[in-house]
Amino acid sequence: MAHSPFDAWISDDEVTSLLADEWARQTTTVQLIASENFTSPAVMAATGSIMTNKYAEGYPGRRYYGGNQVVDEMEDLARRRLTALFGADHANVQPHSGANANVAVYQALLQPGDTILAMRLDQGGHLTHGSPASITSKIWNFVSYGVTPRSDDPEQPGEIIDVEQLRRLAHEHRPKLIVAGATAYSRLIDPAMFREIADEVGALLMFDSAHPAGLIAGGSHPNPAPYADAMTFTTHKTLRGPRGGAILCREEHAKKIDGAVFPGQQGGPLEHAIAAKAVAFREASQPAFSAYTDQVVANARAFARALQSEGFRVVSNGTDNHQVIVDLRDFDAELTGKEAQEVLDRAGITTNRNQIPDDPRSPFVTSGLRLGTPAETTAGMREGEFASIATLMARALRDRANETSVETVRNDIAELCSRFNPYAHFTG
Ligand code: DSN
Repeated sequence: MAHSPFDAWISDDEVTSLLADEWARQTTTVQLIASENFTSPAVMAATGSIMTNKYAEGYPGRRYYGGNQVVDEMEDLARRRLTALFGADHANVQPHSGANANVAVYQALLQPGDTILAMRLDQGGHLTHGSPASITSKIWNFVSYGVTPRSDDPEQPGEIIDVEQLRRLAHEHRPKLIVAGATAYSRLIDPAMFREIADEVGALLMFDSAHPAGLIAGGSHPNPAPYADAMTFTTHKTLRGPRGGAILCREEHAKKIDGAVFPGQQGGPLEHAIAAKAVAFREASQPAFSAYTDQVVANARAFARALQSEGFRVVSNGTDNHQVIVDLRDFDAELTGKEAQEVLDRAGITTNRNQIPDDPRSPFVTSGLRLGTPAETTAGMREGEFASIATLMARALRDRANETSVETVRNDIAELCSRFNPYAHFTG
């Protein structure tokens, strides 16, 4: 069984067997989860490096443990690379996740009970944008904006951020903070427009760029850094780094934000992840990365068009980024997001179900799928391969009652993946 060269160091049969299984799953099935990617071997090696041994509570030059001379240099390197990549004043590379990064900014800039204006979960926002299921909604007072109604007029696509509603809610509720950014939204988000509205009401602006961070670094999405008081993100999505989070902010907020991450919220930073973040930030600064992010967007556009030709309705009638949000109801009114995700899993196509704007079904069932092109673009797929995947998805979902048919799609997908293996150099 193909496996990573690092696994040779693990003399634990149960663990190595599971690692080999996951290696096979990732390289023989198609990965279409918009928030996932294939990291470089260098990022994986740094994640599995000696830095995992070190406790380093605090920040470079101000640690609560000895022996941090090298760790300090590594964390400084990651911070320098990150501020240079986005043109920001200050970086904090310690958040363990995007959710932690968001909560740290709220904690740093607000008092409990303050009002935050953010995008509602079922309109494309994130749990930490004030979902009732998130701790954020118990500490701060959220007001939610959403997207415009569905429109079938290709000249006037609906389901885009409702700027009129955003402005009206901002003036009515005078939030202390406005959050821009989404988790299931396929259009560009204009940071200048958000800054303008924030300035009209004297609000701070946080841009949650977890999804487009890589596109921003590559120049395929406008950069919020010059506009936002703080910019949060995960490092493992379009940015193609290790799992983790980061925050960029203006100098005036740096001390408070650092204090909110540690000691406010987290303990010891994961210095092995920070080493891998440094590797990823350098990779993202190379010209090849811009070519990659442009291809991610071109592939998503081609994928959206191909899905439409197969009878799927694409939310907002297209995409400007790495995501395609599919409303399954026009394809098959009975087909839920949950069932589609399960059928596609059997067909070797990994997706996640997602609510579409104003979804009548629950977040657990949903009427939609969220698809993304970052991972398979890393593997080398282009527009033609994404068009083929759209056809195979439609075939599997149409014939879902016929297991032989689903199996045939799985074989076709395995053949496609054998030509686009991101780790081919490991598996020979
Ligand atoms: N994990 C994020 C995503 O998939 O977009 C949401 O938290």
